[in-house]
Amino acid sequence: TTRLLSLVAGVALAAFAGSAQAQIKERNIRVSNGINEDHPVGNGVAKMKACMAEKSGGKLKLQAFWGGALGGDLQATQALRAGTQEMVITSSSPLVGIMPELGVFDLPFLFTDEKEADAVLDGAFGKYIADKLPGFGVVNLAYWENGFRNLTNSKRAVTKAEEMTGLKVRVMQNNIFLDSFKTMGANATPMAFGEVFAALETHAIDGQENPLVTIDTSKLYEVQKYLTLTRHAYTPFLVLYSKKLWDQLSAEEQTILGDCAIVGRDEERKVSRELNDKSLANLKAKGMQVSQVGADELAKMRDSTQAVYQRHQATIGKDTIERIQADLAKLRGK
Ligand code: KDG
Repeated sequence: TTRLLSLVAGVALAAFAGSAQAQIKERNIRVSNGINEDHPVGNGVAKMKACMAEKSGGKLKLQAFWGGALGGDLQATQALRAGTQEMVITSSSPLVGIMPELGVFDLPFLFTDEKEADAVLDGAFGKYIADKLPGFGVVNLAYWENGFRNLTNSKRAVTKAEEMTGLKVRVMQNNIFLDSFKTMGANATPMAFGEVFAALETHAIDGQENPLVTIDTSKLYEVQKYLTLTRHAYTPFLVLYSKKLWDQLSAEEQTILGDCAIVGRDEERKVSRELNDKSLANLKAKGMQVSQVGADELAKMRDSTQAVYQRHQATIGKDTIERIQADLAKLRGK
């Protein structure tokens, strides 16, 4: 009887495994991003792609499009909502017109370091935000790292806010970034990332702000002379899936995508943090003049931009801001 039982168990297991595989169809999933493949997002996508292939027996394929080939962040996200594209890895910032609460991640000087950002994004607050997204036609599979943002420009070394006065600085299409940079004295203008290099090259704008790995892998050092290490905001990437298309997936396929987005996240964050220092060294080697902002000056920038929190509280949501600030206070042991 034991032999018979183990035979039956074996057959049942094989049948179950077979049926799970049967729940996985051949799919070519298209994902787009606004930066180049040599950005850490490329490492994350490669890891996610291998994970999906391994868990689906090669049936779930991930096809990546770089450099905004399928449109900028906002445009690609609209394609997801329409069900004409499966995935996008996008900044949250250009999406505030779709879901205003996302603006919470654009508040100046909100996060102090990556550890805090990970704890908030991968914890209850990140889930609180992610749970709202399906209502806007997208599903967030994970938070990847865009990173701490720094100012570059072609005009002059900037070591304090006053020196931003008159600088035409591109920011993402987002009123909070516009407000923050206007508050610090810059002449801020919104623009999709794909237009930034050309606008800098023609001096239509003087500067922009992005994490070091983006400034490096997008070769902005070719059109920017001055770098100021402000770390004025930490922006995440959202790994979004079209809800329309997500709902057509089986539970097994959804589980594979969700699990592999986390595998990709850990790789992308690891590479982003490893590359950060190398990118700074490379930017110096490429001739950028790097300015630190003194602690007292940074405190002044923080203080002056605190008013931004109040001005955008109604749009982002008082509850949302208070929730993230409570989580941060807890993390800081206050
Ligand atoms: O797709 C992601 C890019 O658009 C990313 O660079 C967003 O940080 C960003 C920016 O400045 O637009």
